Order: sequence, then C-alpha cells, then structure tokens
Amino acid sequence: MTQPNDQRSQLEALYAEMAPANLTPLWESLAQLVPKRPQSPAVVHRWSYDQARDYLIRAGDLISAEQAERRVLILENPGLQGLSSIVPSLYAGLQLILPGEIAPAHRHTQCALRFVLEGEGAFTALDGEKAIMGPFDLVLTPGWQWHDHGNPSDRPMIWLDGLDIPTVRHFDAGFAESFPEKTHPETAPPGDTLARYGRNLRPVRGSAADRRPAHQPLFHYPYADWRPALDAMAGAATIDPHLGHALEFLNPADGGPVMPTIAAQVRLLPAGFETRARRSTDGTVFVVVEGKGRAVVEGREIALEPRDVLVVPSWQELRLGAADDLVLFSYSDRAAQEKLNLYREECA
Ligand code: GTQ
Repeated sequence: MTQPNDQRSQLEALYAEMAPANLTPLWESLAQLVPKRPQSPAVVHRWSYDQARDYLIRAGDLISAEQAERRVLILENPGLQGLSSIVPSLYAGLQLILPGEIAPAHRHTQCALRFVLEGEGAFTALDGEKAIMGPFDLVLTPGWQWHDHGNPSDRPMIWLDGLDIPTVRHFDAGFAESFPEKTHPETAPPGDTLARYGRNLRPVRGSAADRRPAHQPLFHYPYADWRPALDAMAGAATIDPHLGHALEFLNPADGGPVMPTIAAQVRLLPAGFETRARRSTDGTVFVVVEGKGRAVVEGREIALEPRDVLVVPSWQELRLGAADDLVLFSYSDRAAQEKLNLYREECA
C-alpha cells in the first residue's frame, strides 16, 4: 500500500498513542496473521548423534538423573531460540540414564514418547508397570500417567524424548505432580499390558481390565514387532512414491494415532529409492534407525546417518533418498492437526 507521507506519519502517531492502551492495528500485520500458506519460523536442521551424545555423556559426569529429575539435552530448533521447541508445537530431547540411576516418578498433562537410541534393559515404568526397553523401541507416557525411569543394566541408556510441551504451553493447560516416593510401587509384571493389548486382545473385565486407562492402554511398541512388519510390507506391497513403505503406530483403543497430539510412524526406503517431493503441514522429527541416505529439503541436501535426528518444518518440500536400505522413525503433531481440521499435504 503506498501512502502519502502525511497519512503514514499520522497513522504512526495514532499507533504510538494507542499503544499504552494495548491496542494495535490489524492492517499492519494481517498478511502475517492470516498467511497464504504456512511460513514456519522453524528451520530444517540435523543433529549428529555422535556430537550430541558426547555432550550428554559429559553432562552425565556433572549431574545425576535424580538431581536433574530428567537429565536431558533439548534439541532446540535454531529458528525457535529460547522456546525449547523443535517445531512450534513439539519438543524433542535426548535423555541419558546411567547404570543404577533412577529418574523419579512424576506425572504431567504433557504427552511423551520415548524412542530408544542406545542401551538395553533400562525401563520406563508407567503407573507402576515397567516397559523394559531395547534399541529402537517406542514407549509412550500419555498425559497424566505416573512415570519413572530406571537403568538396572551396566551400560548407559539414551533415548529421544518427544513431547507436546509447546502445545500444552500454548493452551495454558500445564499441570505436574511429583510422586511422594522415587518410584511408583509395582502394579503389574513387566510386559503385562503388551501381552494383552499389543496382540489385538483386551481383558474382558476385572482388575486386569480396569488397571489401564481404556482410551490409552498400550504403551510399548518394541522394535522386534514393528521392524518385521516393515519387511513384510516391503516384500508384498507396491511402494508409495512419496513415503516409501510407511506404517503408523496405532492406539488399539480407537485405531487412531498413538496419542491425542502426536502421531508416530516408521518407514523403509529400499537402497537406491528416492521419494517424490511432498510437503505437509505437520513439521516432522525424523530419527535414522538404519542405513544412510539423504534428505533434500527445499533443494538443500542433508546427509543422514544412523541415529541422526532431522527436523523438517511445516510446508517445506521434502525428498528422501536411500543409499542403503534406510529405516526412519518419525513423529509429528498430525494427530492434533487432524482433530482441528488443519492437516494438509501436497504431493508432486
Ligand atoms: O521423562 O518425564 O525430555 O517430564 C521433558 C520433560 C522428559 C520425562 C523430557 C519430562 C520428561
């Protein structure tokens, strides 16, 4: 809009006068407030696992899990400084539990997922039931369920935490409590829930049926289960040109995404496969499980190595290429966006 100088200066004077009354003119910011398409402040970024791991292990020498409550290095998007966010709606961190340590029991309204990157035999206990974790297992801690972590093994355990912290902050709906003891008393043997709800079964009635929340019973999705499923799919299905062979983790209670705000997937791209370009409104966090490859985001190429973490913001065009068989885990806020009728994607 071209404006005569005197109009501009009179407007500026008016804005200055109204500012103390906490009033601002919409017409100066309408295009940003109601953008033609998403213009994420987040940027594409890759964290090298080896580099992040070094810092995390050094932190392990300086502060205990118990003292820290959660010993975690936040993966903060360079475009979202100070916000502890990897995309505007989601958080990511790398958590370390050393042999013998306990991260004390607490609960909060934020939903969390853990994706194991290193170690074997540590656990997350959910409402007093341990999920014994191994590499590339997915473990959930849905909102307001008690959880503590412990590592009885003799090696460090490192996993990626994915939480909806910024979403809950956005809604001003954060609550948290500490459990009165370090760990929640055991309520069931390890693997009890997985044995039932993980096999398309559920207890019909009685204490076994009442123990887990009906809307969110399952919380452990082991690598040993999901990895063969990807291979079976790759052996039998035509490959999706934009995704590769992709599977979503489901909540067995409703057949929907794993948690109300977060959806999680794994995918396999056979060696030599290149996806066609695709963009979606759910900025996505990827973890490389196996293989090497590359991501091309809006024309910028990024090399991918095992256990690297890559974030691709909303509406940025992504192509993925596999040098070897490339297996990726990913999570995003698609679960929330679909409920709000916001989710869109565009495939080339
Ligand atoms: O393990 O409960 O990375 O509460 C951030 C907040 C992990 C956890 C995080 C948390 C946790």
